[in-house]
Amino acid sequence: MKFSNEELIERVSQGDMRAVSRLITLSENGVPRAREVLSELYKQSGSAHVIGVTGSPGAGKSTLVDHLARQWKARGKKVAILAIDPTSPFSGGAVLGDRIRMTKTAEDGEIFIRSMATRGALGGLSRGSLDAVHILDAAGFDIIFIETVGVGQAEVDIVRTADTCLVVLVPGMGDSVQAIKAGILEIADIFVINKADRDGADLVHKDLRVLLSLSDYEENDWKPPILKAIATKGDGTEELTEKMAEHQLWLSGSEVGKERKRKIIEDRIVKLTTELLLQRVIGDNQDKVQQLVDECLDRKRDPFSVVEQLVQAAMKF
Ligand SMILES: Nc1nc2c(ncn2[C@@H]2O[C@H](COP(=O)(O)OP(=O)(O)O)[C@@H](O)[C@H]2O)c(=O)[nH]1
Ligand SMILES: [Mg+2]
Repeated sequence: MKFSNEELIERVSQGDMRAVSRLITLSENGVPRAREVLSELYKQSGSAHVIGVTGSPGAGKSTLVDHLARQWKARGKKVAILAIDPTSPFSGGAVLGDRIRMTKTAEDGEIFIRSMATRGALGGLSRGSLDAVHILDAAGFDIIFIETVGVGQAEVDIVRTADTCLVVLVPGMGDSVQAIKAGILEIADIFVINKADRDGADLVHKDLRVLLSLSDYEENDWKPPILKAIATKGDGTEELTEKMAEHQLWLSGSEVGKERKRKIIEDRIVKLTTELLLQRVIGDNQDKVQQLVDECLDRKRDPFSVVEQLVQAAMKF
């Protein structure tokens, strides 16, 4: 079914799942009219609690999110899950696996689940997923989970746009060290040591405690708690949900929370600008760009003057 812009705006506002899904696809594909619709929907967004869940592949993120989503639903919240696959949405077992493991949640109805790729068009690395959050927020979802593998910058960027960030670690993978490497430590609001049924959970707990004790926390700062869980059994997930609610409450009453919201919007503006300019300057001019590359190769031109020329030509529009 084809939706006009007006229909999309109206139906998404009413929380119509098919319209939501359609609009996410349009924006993922970079269809220009999606931008107009998103622009209209913006004023309706801003009330969702966005929860980023990150950690190594196989850490148990999907299993965990499955439980957490149902708990929020039991609390009367409207819940959505975005599973961000670092590769293509068509390429792999990972997404299919997620779909299968998530069926329990999906069959519940009313929990929206969507797998997405991080790699978009030129400059649009994570824009699709940010748009999806924006759309779900405007559609009235109270809780939006973003599950992502904490490997590349794009994934870290996505989690950075969450209100609450859960970092999932597991025993026996040298994971605490990995976490620091990926710069994940600074963005964690809550640490989860999953697979606590395995040996070594206490060791990870201790390592983390030592690491966190090295940070300077002010009196009113949020100190990231460390929780243990066994996602397959749902153990520890109630406490986690409680902590997330606590963090949300803390954010809503703190300057840090306000500052974080500002930063998210600022980042969004910067990203959209980058994307728009790249598209105008490079994307729409591929033939010209290739010709200029050749001229640089022959040293008839240089990249500096080429950039000047391209930018000026694009600005004439
Ligand atoms: N032993 C054990 N296995 C778990 C636990 N949580 C998840 N798993 C298993 O770990 C595997 C990967 O889980 P998944 O949720 O797909 O991880 P993700 O890649 O981080 O999303 C699956 O086979 C799960 O059943 C746990 O707490 N204990
Ligand atoms: Mg997963």
